[in-house]
Amino acid sequence: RAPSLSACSSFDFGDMVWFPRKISDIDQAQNVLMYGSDLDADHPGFKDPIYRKRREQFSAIANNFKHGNPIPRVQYTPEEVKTWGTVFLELHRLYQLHAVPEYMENWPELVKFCGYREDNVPQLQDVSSYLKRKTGFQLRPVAGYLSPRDFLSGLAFRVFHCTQYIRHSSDPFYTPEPDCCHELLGHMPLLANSSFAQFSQEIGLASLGACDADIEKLATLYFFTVEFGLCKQSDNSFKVYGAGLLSSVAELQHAITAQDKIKKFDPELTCKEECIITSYQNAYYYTDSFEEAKEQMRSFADSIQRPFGVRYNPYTSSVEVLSNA
Ligand code: NLE
Ligand code: FE2
Repeated sequence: RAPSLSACSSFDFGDMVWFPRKISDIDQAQNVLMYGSDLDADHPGFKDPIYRKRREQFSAIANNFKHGNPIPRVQYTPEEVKTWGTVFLELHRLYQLHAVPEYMENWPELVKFCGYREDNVPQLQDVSSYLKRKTGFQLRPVAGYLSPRDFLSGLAFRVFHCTQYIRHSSDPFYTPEPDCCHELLGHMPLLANSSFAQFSQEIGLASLGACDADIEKLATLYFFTVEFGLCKQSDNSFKVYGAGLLSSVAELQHAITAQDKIKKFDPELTCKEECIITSYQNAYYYTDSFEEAKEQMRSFADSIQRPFGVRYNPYTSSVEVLSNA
């Protein structure tokens, strides 16, 4: 499927943009924007032919995947496991001080059921089975950055798109693109939290059939909360819940020491901030609580105008479209 386009003007029920109506339709919402099997020139793996060859194997898994398939298990090489171990150990030390309590809550189960260990890269299928039981989320392998519209639409069905390859060994503490360290260490612990799971699905449902400008705003808000958000604690210190920070030793250390860059989250203003993909953010946003981020995001999502409503039917994993006309 070609990427869907939708302008905010001339918006009526008749020219509604395509979006997945049932969970298996997500097979058709797979537009990978960059990297994918062809790496960008400034990527640390760009000049490494062995890394590039390896990435093709991961792209093939993602591109062949259909909803309902088990996610193929990957045998990570000793070099890949070493990179994982380096990231894992250093981050785990930082989490004790800097991760929000909601993040730490599920860590023991991830160790017990999913093999979270320094010497083992957890398998997506194991994490997917765990999450399914815990919050109803399931994982789907993806070859690289997915278009924001497709990524958000997956969330509507409690499907989280996950990369499976690992970052290049030359720079374990920062990578511009998502990789399995980012997904497994950054996102998974919070997707096991039921209220965070609910929050994620709500953003997804708000995005279905939204016009392009609204998708961009929702994606930016997603970016500055789920990827880079912080929470102010009762002692006035900041703790982190954003996955992009919780998976990068370098940017995590940068964010918690650059206090002047931490601003109060306000959807109307934050949705205009630039999302930086290849280096540290210019600004980070905090709320006083995790719940507050949800409330603000919810009311922003409610303000998005669509000529129809959507209702998720969990019995059939499908979306019902309710015409307002
Ligand atoms: N910069 C992050 C990291 O190094 O883990 C990945 C961000 C993906 C959005
Ligand atoms: Fe992410």
